[in-house]
Amino acid sequence: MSMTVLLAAGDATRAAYRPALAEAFRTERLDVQLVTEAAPETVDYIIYGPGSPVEDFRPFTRTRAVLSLWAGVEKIVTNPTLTQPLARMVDPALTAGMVEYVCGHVLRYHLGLDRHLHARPGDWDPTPPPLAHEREVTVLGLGELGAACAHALVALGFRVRGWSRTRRDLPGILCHHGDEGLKNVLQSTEIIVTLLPHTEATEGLLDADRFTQMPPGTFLINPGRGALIDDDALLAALERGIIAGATLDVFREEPLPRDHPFWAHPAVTVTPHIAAATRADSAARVIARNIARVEAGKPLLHEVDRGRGY
Ligand code: NDP
Ligand code: OXD
Repeated sequence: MSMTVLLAAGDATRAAYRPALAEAFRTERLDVQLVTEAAPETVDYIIYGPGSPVEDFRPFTRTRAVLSLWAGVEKIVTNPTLTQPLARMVDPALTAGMVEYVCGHVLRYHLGLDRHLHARPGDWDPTPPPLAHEREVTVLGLGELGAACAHALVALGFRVRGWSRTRRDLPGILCHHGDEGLKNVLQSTEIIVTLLPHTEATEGLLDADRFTQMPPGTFLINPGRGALIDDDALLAALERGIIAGATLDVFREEPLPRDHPFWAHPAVTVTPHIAAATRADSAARVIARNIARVEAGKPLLHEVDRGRGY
């Protein structure tokens, strides 16, 4: 039987996803009317993306699930009108992109590449960088993305610690959790990667107090969410040399305002939320497979827990 799937997203996302979704539904042998507008009571599934015109989910009385095109769901999970099950994006291409971004920036700081990029005639200090097995890297967040990055860093030879909300046991990674665990990982790190979701509990997690717990000269890479960091506290930590360099992909306000001090800071690299873009082809396959599961009576994959906010 035919079902109606509403692609609720802004123009650019709709243009990119329409053909990819049509193909993915065909592959899954799903008979779908893919629409960008519909009477709410006729909609079976909603695909929710950036710029969605849908804000009130109450009239969508027969909608069986809302599927987010983003991995981070902080913009929708707190919507009180959303009572339908919500799935977030977990996609091998997204994970691959994040692993490449994180390993690239960790290696940049580990190898001290900036020193050579900005070398001047006569700058000839032949001291080699340490080897990866002499370097402590911490990954905050050991979910789909954090765990994949931590494993890739272990494969490169780094000593990797991880931190999560609940206890995790990942091969080759020294896993910590809870408040005491956070203190431990911050105290002994050289490079920190933040791959946590933005929730009430993680808002401003890296604040003045937490920066003081880090050793001087720590490098920070944040592809998680801007709100994990107190911007003023980070700027102060940079001034004090606690943070030697920061690569930031996500910000409290995006695009990052032109007059934000991060742009001009010599030790800050700003990347425009590109750490791991959701690619239409692979994301469409993930969505189609998830809908096919529900239609076959199986549980929705990657369902968000509203209570914990991710
Ligand atoms: P997951 O939900 O799979 O993992 C989240 C991890 O964070 C889990 O290990 C979880 O702990 C941990 N966590 C959550 N809350 C807390 C807390 N209060 N204290 C300690 N640990 C906590 O998410 P993903 O790995 O898929 O994605 C992580 C984030 O990456 C997304 O939410 C999004 O913000 C960001 N992102 C950024 C992109 C970019 O391009 N910049 C692209 C995609 C995602 P536990 O294991 O115990 O549940
Ligand atoms: C996401 C992101 O959450 O791109 O998917 O940040």
